[in-house]
Amino acid sequence: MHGSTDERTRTGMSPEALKRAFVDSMFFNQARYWRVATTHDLFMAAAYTVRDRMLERWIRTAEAYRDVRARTVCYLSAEFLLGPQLGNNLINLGIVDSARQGARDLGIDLEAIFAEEPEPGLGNGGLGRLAACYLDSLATLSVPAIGYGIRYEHGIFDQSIDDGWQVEDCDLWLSHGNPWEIPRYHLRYPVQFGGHTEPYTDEHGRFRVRWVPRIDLYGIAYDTPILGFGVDNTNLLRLWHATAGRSFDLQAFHQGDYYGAVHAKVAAENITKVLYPNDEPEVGKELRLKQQYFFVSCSLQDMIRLHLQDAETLEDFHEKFSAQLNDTHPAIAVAELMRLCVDEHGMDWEPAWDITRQTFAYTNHTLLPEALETWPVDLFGRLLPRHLEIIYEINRRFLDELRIRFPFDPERIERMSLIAEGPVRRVRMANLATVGSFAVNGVAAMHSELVKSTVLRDFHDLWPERFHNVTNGVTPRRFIQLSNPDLCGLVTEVAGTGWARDADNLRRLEPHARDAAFQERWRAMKRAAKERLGARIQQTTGVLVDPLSMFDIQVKRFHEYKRQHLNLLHIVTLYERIKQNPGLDMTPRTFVFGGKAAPGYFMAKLIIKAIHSVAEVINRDPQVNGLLRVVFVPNFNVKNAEVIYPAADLSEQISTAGKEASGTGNMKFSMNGALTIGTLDGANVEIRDAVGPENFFLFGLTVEEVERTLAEGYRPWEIYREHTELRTAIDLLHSGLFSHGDTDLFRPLTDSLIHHDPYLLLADYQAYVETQAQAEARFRNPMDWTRMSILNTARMGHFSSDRAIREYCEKIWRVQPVPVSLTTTR
Ligand code: F58
Repeated sequence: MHGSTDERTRTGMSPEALKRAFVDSMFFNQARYWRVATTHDLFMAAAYTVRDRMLERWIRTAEAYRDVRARTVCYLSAEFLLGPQLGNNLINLGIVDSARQGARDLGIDLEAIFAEEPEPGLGNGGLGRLAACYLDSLATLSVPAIGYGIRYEHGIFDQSIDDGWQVEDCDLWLSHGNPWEIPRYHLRYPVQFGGHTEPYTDEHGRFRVRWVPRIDLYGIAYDTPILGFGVDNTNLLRLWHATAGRSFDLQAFHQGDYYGAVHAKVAAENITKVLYPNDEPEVGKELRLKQQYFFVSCSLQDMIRLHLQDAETLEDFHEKFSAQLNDTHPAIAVAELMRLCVDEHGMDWEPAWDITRQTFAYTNHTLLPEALETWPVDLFGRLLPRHLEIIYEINRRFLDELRIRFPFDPERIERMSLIAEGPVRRVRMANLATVGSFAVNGVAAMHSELVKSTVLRDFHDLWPERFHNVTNGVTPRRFIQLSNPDLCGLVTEVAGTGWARDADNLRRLEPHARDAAFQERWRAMKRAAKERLGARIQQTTGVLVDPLSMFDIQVKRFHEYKRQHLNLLHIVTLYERIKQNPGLDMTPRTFVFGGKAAPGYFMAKLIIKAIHSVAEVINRDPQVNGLLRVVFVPNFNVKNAEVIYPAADLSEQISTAGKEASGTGNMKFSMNGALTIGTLDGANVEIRDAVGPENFFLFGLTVEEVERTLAEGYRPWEIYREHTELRTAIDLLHSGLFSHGDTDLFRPLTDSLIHHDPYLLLADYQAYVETQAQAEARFRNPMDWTRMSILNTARMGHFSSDRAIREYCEKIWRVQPVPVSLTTTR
């Protein structure tokens, strides 16, 4: 039927059908006529036009999975950082050209429509974006999967900059409606909090426990279809929205306490009100534990409902589902599944524990001790008294086993306990996740080794066979095809179209790496991307940048371990060199920063301020004469990222070795032909192996050297004293030069570096500056640089999230693809 005259308006893919559907949608969905339609109306009409084309695939997929009783992956994650959907959905439906043609015919600017889509920022950074890449790959690989998470009304805050300081503005992504989601008001599960538990004897004379909660509310499902690329499979992302429960409906009205009841309703709805930015202090975290339990409980109840559609009992629940815990945020699932099996479905403890242990697998994303989640036992018991009891029981049985295994090792047993003793007793969520899972994995080879030798060492001693590595990956659809159409065109020309589903095909670029004509086109592609970013920079910051300069970019969350301030010290050093030697022969560079700092993280916010302050002075110093430009792109998010990654010549991946679990920005840059300057940390190690050490600028201490340096008593002030250029750079920062004479402003930063420097910037400074000089020298030779750039893209196929998902399917989930085809299932 495709393209024929009787093609259906609601689902046809030709430009004609798309146009008809779009015009229809403007009328029937937006209730607008052309002359008054806003850009937002155009976006909504386009989104509904596209959604209609997704629904048939989605419904057929659900049907096909159900027919074969498909084993299903449930990806439990508190964050899904999807980014805008329209462009991605056009790509995955394979109708970009039709849409462009249709838009042209109607005189509509498709780019303006894309720009209109709000960012669904339901995540903080890497962890949330990884979950989104994995959904894309699961659907693309035809793997039956459901993403379960939280429908935050306000996602990650919008960042603006005032006088160089980060200002947080409330994100309002839902304010004009969300065309991609479908509320399922009938899919509503009760979720309870507080109260107490009481023992009782059931009708079979068995000991049981009943939870008598104090608060109850409901979770309502909001569903978003997730298209696969090049297949008809369309998976489900199910996000939960909290609403008031029965106590609002009945109790308060009977007692005449109307306002009290309304308060309860507001309190219930607060649970899904806002995403927590990371690194928030302890206070106010109660709501976060509520969020975690809320979405986990809804998800497990939903999974049980789905399972019981085809089964009598929960006995083989783990055969139906494999549930991945995306970090410890959903780890309470271990206790909740036990509660549902034992308390609600009347199972005995042992079979329930077998099922639980065979259902969950846990991914660790961090080694930073301060980021490992623990909850005070008091708080836990107040909100979830039954779950605390269950955790105590799991722990009792577990510690008994350990005592038999390690009879003379009480310290080991204390370290492995699910409860940390101390003035405030705490539940250790990583231990709970590990004990309750059949598999545990880190997110890069080095990280997985460190998980085994540090945070989960004792568990690895006990169960070595449960530990795995799955190195992260990113989707080439969004991060090449959507964000870099010129690169996409070049690659397709020499490697065919297959690379988008099989990224190893990118390797076919290799033979062209030295081809002068091809190189010329590669440079033109890069140049155009730099011009686009330049235009965006000028528009948002007013700063003019030179697309011929080297674009040296660091975009990621702000954290001291990521060392944006090391980058800044290098910039100040270059500035000082120019000041000392105005005729200096130097490659012009544009330093681009972007990223958000947690609202409560003072030092990270001070680093943002310092970047702005340095930028202000350098950018207006006539002596610099265009050799240096420093810009900060505000509000780094998925949408902005798409303009940034393609424009990079040099990608900054400079975390202290051992601190970055994997990194995924490093992959997005390299895929887009940037060279990396980086440490041996996270996935950098594997990226360097893949692209070849000769095409990667390595510097800095190794993990072992970092450990040794700290163990031997690190004295940063000695390095400061002895290293003239470094000392000058630090001194300039607090001299007032960059702060209108204020010598106090950056003291917390410079004092911390000189006296503590927990992330070893001073130890790595010299190597970093020297390696930067090498990068600069290489950049001066365009043939040489372009060859390395092409080789980076060519050799990055391994870092496709398709490869990562294949590994999860084989090593962990034991799940098979279920291909869906519209033509065969209809
Ligand atoms: C990140 N973690 C890691 N956490 O830092 C990064 O190395 C890795 O590539 C990525 O996960 C994916 O594996 C991360 O993004 C968070 O954002 C947490 C969100 C919840 C609060 C605590 C931080």
